[in-house]
Amino acid sequence: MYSFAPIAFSIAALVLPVAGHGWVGSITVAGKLYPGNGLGTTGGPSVIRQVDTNSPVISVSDPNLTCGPNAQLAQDVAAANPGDAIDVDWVSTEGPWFHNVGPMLTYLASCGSEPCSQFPGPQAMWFKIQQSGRDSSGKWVQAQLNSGAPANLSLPSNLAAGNYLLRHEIIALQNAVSQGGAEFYASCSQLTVGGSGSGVPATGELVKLPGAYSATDPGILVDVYANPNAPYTFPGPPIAAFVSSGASGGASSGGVMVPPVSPSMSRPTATSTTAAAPSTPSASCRLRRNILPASLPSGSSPGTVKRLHRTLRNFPIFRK
Ligand SMILES: *[C@@H]1O[C@H](CO)[C@@H](O)[C@H](O)[C@H]1NC(C)=O
Ligand SMILES: CC(=O)N[C@H]1CO[C@H](CO)[C@@H](O)[C@@H]1O
Ligand SMILES: [Cu+2]
Repeated sequence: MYSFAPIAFSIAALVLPVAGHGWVGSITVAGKLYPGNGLGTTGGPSVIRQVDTNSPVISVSDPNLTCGPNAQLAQDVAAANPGDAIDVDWVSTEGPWFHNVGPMLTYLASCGSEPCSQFPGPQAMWFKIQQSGRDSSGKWVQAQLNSGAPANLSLPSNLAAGNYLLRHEIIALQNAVSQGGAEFYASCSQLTVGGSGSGVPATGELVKLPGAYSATDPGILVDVYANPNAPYTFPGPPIAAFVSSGASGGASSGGVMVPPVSPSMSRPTATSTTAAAPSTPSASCRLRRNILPASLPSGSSPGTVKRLHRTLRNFPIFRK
């Protein structure tokens, strides 16, 4: 017999506003930690361009797509070398990053002869150095962040010396089945790369952001729940050709492999029950369907809002 009580509890939990999406709290370059400043604080010098909100950018033409909402020039630059490992630690007000579907992409842009602390984002011409989609088990690599793990990448092993903006981006696709549903989170950090590399992008591999994405790109307007086996088409340009020539160049991973169907990603059957429509004040991170699946995840009665948010987002029914 189906009990209504846990369902009612879950709906009550769902209508609470989602307290936050996320931002980059710190980066690590070749083992050295570079903290960012808290949202809305003035803080000290940093290499991370501070944003002023944890909300996503939702328009592909928003200037905030460049480096995140209202990103400000940072005062410092991080010294790096070709091939260096870089961790990007995305956080939210509740703790770890909690979205779990969609790709992560990394771009670089040359700041020219001046340090990137002097370089305005809108001028940047970006080239892609890394992108990750689903892993071999069919899970989005982004979901690894939910445990508190940072996103990781490496600089191209043959990257030419110079001043570079590093742009790490998460695209959250839980609502991407409708146009304008994808959430874009971008963060820029300022680097000075040494060494004697000679790798540079071809002119045709350089893009503007905003500019390189369209709202109807197959990786942006996409139903990620309908067919978890479908290959994912990353938005933006291909990874710059010089990157993949290096052994540790951080080349694409997980994007085009065909994963097995995992139970957590398969579509619930159509035997759904109807219930009152939850709604939240958030325009972009809300649960849009007003029906619940016939079976909720086991153990769904008590739990934090965060966990419910995370868990229930796995159900197709909670995206439009
Ligand atoms: C950029 O983000 C800020 C909030 O951080 C917002 O006030 C501003 O309107 C956004 N710009 C555009 C063009 O939407
Ligand atoms: C979250 C993330 O990006 N994790 C990756 C870190 O690097 C290892 C090894 O390349 C990958 O397997 C992880 O997916
Ligand atoms: Cu969100």
